[in-house]
Amino acid sequence: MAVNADLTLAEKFEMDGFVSTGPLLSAAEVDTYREIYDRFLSGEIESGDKRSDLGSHVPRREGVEENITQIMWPSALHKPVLDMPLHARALEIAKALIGDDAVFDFDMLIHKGPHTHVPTPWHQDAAYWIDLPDKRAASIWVALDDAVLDNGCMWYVQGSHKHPLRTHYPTSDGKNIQCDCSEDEPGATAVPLPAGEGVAHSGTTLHSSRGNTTDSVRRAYILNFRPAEMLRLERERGYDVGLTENVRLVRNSGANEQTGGGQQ
Ligand SMILES: O=C(O)CCC(=O)C(=O)O
Repeated sequence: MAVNADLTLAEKFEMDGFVSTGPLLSAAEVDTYREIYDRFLSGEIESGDKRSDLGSHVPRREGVEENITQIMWPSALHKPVLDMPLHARALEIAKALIGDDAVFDFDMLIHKGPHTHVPTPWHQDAAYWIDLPDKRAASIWVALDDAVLDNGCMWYVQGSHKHPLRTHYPTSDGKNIQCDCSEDEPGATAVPLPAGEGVAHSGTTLHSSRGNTTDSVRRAYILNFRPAEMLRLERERGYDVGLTENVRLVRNSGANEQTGGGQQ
């Protein structure tokens, strides 16, 4: 039997539900992305309703705008990023992981400011999406700062993508969603990354990150890919992952055992 080191990225992704991609950006490219990122954070590039707080269920310290800043669709808000290297490189990885029919679905920025201390609620991305027949998805999380345990590197539950979706429910303020899980879950694995490197996870892999307890920022750029036909089907049904209306609900009936039908 092959040892892990001999497996391809795609085999590791299939086996574990996540895989480190290695370097995606040079140091100079990271700097360019950071400049644009900071223009989003300062409001110089306007985000409108695409900006929200993924940690809004926790009271914010004075002076803190968001516990966890989430900006959906940076590429729609600032189109030049589409022609920068990351989208093309991430697409190549996504094709290698889920197949040649992978296309760009959406992107987002998730930022944890210094000493904001709020963990990302455990969830599976597919719980946010309407149920589609083909579940393939690759989300590529790219560190723009060194991501370590204490500033909120990603955590995944190895093998969780092979089980049915967990029941998800709204966070206490109703603005985001979560499921029951913790770092004590068998298979829970932290993935520290140097700036410029990425980690890919599937739509059904349980994930979270700790709060940022350090003096520095933790900026991540996340790009999502799904099969072209599934995107067509989803858009035809009127869903576009927050592009027209940025409201986060449990939409996948498989993640909503109480109603069996998802909330609209
Ligand atoms: O950056 C984080 O803390 C969470 C990222 C996440 O939930 C995602 O990439 O789907």
